[in-house]
Amino acid sequence: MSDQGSTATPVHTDAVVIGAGFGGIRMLIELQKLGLSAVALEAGTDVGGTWYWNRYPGARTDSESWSYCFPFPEIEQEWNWSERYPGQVEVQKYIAFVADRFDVRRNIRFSHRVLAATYDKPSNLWTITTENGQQFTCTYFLPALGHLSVPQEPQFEGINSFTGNIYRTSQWPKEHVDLTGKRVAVIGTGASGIQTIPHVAEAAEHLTVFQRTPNYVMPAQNHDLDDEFRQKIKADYAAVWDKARGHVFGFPMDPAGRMYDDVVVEAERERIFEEGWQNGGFHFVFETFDDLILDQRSNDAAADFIRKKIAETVKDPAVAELLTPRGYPYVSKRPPSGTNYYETFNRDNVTLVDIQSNPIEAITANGLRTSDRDYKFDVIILATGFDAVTGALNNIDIRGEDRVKLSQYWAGGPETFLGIGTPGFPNMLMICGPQSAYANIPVIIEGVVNWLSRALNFMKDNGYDRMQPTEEAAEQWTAHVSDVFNMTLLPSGESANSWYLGANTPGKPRRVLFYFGGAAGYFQELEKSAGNDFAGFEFS
Ligand code: N01
Repeated sequence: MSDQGSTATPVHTDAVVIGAGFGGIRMLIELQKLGLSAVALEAGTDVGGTWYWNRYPGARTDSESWSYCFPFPEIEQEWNWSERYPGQVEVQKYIAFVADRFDVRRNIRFSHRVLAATYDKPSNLWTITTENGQQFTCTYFLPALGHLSVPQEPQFEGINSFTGNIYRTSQWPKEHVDLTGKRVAVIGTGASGIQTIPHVAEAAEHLTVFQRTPNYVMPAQNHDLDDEFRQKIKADYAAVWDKARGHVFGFPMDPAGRMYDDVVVEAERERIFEEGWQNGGFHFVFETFDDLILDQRSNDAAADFIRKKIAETVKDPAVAELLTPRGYPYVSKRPPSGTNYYETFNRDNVTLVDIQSNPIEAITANGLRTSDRDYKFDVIILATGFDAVTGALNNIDIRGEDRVKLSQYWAGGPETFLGIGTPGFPNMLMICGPQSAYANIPVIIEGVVNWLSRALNFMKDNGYDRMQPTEEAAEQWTAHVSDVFNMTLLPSGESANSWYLGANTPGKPRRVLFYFGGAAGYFQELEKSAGNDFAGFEFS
């Protein structure tokens, strides 16, 4: 394979992967096993994807480290996670370790941002064009772009007039950002804002947090891991993955085994919630009551418990009230895990501003202006989220059969089968595209890559070189994804504005962007197709 391709001589491989995060690296390893030639095109200068870009202070996982990884037995035994929820540096190092261990780095072209991908029917080839003018051709076009890789650009008037520094959590500089002695604003209180706020508060002279919607924040209860614990996990890793594959969110947890109505004594319900709270993070969601996202009363009880915790933690009752989420069910927006989040609002150098009642009117040369006053800042941090799930795909000029443009085909929202393929885009096979399962992502990636591996073998064995889902299969899957979503409490209240629906991005069509039937349910759907000669796909 010629490495230094130019526009004159495209580099040809069997497959082109886009992205070198968890999904892209895992796919490259699989292609290597299958004996297919492949190249991965990555916009960054190193592997890591999300964990390359989101290097803001406080960035760490909120999946437990021992299940936020690849199920390769050799790696499981060699790698030692230092913490329950490892930080960004450690996760990126881990992904780099895996890439090097499987020797796939040589197939990655860094600083190659993909601008266009065009399918040519007569040759059955995709041509991929990058920002630096290079071209690549391939039979299999495999986007592994991540769900949250395109920062949402809030349209604040005057944003370019600010004379201080603006940082985005999702594109944090590689160089150390010194906030000492600075007046800092953080806009946004989603998972990114919630992780970074306590760290910024410690460094800055003064931090002002601009909150539009209060969140339900669970305590992460992060801690170091010791050898004894690591050995216990390593001794039976197969059991970790068995549990994770069978769990609704792809975590190695058992279900709570009880519904809200199974417990009638109020004190016992409190004890269960308290235990979940102490266990930390998603244990509060998945080990308290199994109907938390299905039954309003169960959800209300969990939400009330969190509200009570906020009131107990935050000393100023007016600030506590502002931080208290109301009007939308718990979990209907992705619930973040925090460390010292609510405690941070007890600090003398932290102010909370409610921009629901006093919206930001403009960014000014020296700070920002809300409807009731002006603020002066040296630094503004945007933690304002992502053009999620479809954003990265739609940003690329992807043309399928008859030059149909993907973003136009999806003008009303994405339509895929299993989140893997979309009709009219042959051999464009997405590693966790829109409408794939919403769950602990490495577990879902593993299921999808295994499915793709079987599909590529199926094509080889049957003399096919082209696959795409039927329109009927994609329509049915899209309807099913929506039906499953509507069976839960997710569509209620404020959550109608969540990124799950694309509703956080102005002008974006609202459509359910994930399959919410759980990891185990998704794997059953994958098997239903693969086990029946990849039903729902047509081959030629
Ligand atoms: O983004 P978000 P995020 N003016 O969209 C506010 C994953 N993640 O980057 O809620 C003012 O959740 C917006 O307000 P509102 C995780 O899946 C994981 O924090 O729309 N405010 C909200 O408060 C997560 O769900 C991890 O009213 C504006 C915030 O900005 C996903 O990424 C860590 C605004 C955006 O919150 C996204 O999280 C970090 C405007 N114009 C992220 N526009 C871990 O696993 C938006 N906001 C640890």
